Amino acid sequence: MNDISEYDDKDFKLKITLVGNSSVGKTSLIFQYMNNSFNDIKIATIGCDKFSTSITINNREIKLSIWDTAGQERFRSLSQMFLKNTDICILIYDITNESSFVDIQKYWLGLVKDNLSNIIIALVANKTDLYPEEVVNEETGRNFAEKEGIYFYMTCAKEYKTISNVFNDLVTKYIEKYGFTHNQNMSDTSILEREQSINSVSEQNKKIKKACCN
Ligand SMILES: Nc1nc2c(ncn2[C@@H]2O[C@H](COP(=O)(O)OP(=O)(O)OP(=O)(O)O)[C@@H](O)[C@H]2O)c(=O)[nH]1
Ligand SMILES: [Mg+2]
Repeated sequence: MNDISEYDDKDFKLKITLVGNSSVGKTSLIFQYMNNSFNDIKIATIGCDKFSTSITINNREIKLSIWDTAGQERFRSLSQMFLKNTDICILIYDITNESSFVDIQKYWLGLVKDNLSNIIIALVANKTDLYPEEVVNEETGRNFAEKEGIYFYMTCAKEYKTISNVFNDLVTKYIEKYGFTHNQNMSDTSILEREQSINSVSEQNKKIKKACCN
């Protein structure tokens, strides 16, 4: 791993994108991480929402840009665009909803692996508080993740510790693996492109929201 003294003092940013079927808990998970509380959100995400926070690893502040994508099928054609320049991708399913796990295998993981390289990928089994209604057991999820060479976590969006552990652990793993560099894009041009991609999504999002609200 790189020595801290080697780093310049430019901001180091990581883009974390959450994907998975509708209602698996992507927004709830991010809400818990950002606010340390659970909000029984009943509103499906439209397009994509972006949240910013920061985390300190090895005495260095890392800015996180967390992208909360919509899981509804009508937004699937946009997912590829939202994934662009992702450094850490979190694939989420709901342990009480089998199709949400089947779609990780059939759709989400392939979409991520086909479009991105040099990233950290994790599979998250959410809603562990609903254990009595579980239809996808821990072993099934864990075995699949192991077979695919991706990290595996069990979470409950009502419990901050389970959520913060995922973010802290994945950012740490990213730094351990790649240091404070973006493998794909460390040139100034690429940083500019990253910013432009964020802005264009915000614009796109406004348009989508407008279209949906009319
Ligand atoms: N019991 C329980 N409910 C949860 C948990 N996580 C999310 N939920 C509930 O599941 C429902 C869907 O959660 P969302 O966070 O909106 O799901 P989403 O993945 O963002 O859905 P889309 O925006 O449509 O893609 C909401 O009613 C949440 O309150 C959890 O860990 N346990
Ligand atoms: Mg959502």
